Amino acid sequence: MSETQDKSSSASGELPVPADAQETIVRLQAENASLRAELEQLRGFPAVALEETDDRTWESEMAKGITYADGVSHDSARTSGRILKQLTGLSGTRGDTGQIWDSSDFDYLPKPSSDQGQLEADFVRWGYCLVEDAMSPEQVNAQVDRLVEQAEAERNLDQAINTSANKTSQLVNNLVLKGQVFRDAVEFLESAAQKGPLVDELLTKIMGKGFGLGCAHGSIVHEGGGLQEIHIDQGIVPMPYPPFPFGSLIIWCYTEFNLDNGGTYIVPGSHRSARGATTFHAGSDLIAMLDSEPGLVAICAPPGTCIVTDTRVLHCGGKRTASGTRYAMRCHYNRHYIRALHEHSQANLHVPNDVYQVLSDRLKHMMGISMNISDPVKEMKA
Ligand SMILES: O=C(O)CCC(=O)C(=O)O
Ligand SMILES: [Fe+2]
Repeated sequence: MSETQDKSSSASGELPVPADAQETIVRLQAENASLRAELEQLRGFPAVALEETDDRTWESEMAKGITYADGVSHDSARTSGRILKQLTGLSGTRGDTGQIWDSSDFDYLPKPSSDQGQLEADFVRWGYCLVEDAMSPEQVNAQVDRLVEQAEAERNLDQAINTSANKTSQLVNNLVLKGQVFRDAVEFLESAAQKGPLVDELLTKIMGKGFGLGCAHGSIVHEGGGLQEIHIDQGIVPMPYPPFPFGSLIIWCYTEFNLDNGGTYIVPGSHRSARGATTFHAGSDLIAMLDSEPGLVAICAPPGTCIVTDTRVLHCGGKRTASGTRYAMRCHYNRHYIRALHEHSQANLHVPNDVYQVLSDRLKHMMGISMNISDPVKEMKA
């Protein structure tokens, strides 16, 4: 059948041809199967979707008592650790066997973009998006210069934090205390990051207004370094997860990211289903996610890109096999009611007075230190 395209229609490509009965049956069967699969997945989340088919009653629930723990012991929260165990070692072995690809090998995966609609669509579908030219080359240089200087000073003081064997990577913690260029980027000022306001806008949509800072650190990865275990960044949060992320890790790429250069490994789309359910729960087959297309890929992005991630997506630091060094700043932000702490960060434990004085109100709020009362309060006055 030949049809001419209606030029006034918003549809692109061929006009749809009405389906015959057989095609409709096949399509409905497929839809039925996918709904069944999704229902299966949601069984871990009865409160979310399965109220009617759930046979629990107040009596059965009260008799069970408090069962939010993982069943291994009464005081172990149901967090991600036991589920992630199935992936132990795989970031390394999959790299050794050539089973990690460049994200640019897949047309449909996120590419650097400045279009907010595209960035949001990528974030929803794949669990990450790439903000193009988020820093200009001059802005990147200013960050790298300060990072290299600080890293060297920490090595000279024997205070360097090495995160891979043989000193092939160095972490520079607590960047908000270590330079105005970092503070300005952390609060998205255009003077430090030309597309900072766009990143801020995306993060506000992800976490709501008033989100806080978990940590901001410099990541320096030399040849042979950088590899981490595959993880999610909200692993500390007890499950089941609600249909939204608790935070967002963003990575300011100061140098080129790709497979050889130690670009972040990620399992695109591993964070949620189309209907919004988390894919991460007790029965999840995470290996199957690695085995299905696109599987485990290394994010490809030029210097100046800002990678924005959903804290539910499977990912990890990638191993750099090329010579030279990967420089980046990683900042983890959280919803405002989550305490502004991170396992790596001690930034809030002691803020030197000279730094406290130059912190903006927003940074203090982000760090959870908007109050600094030097006089004793209430009964402490006695
Ligand atoms: O540095 C990277 O590429 C990723 C790091 C990461 O996943 C993390 O620090 O949580
Ligand atoms: Fe991470």
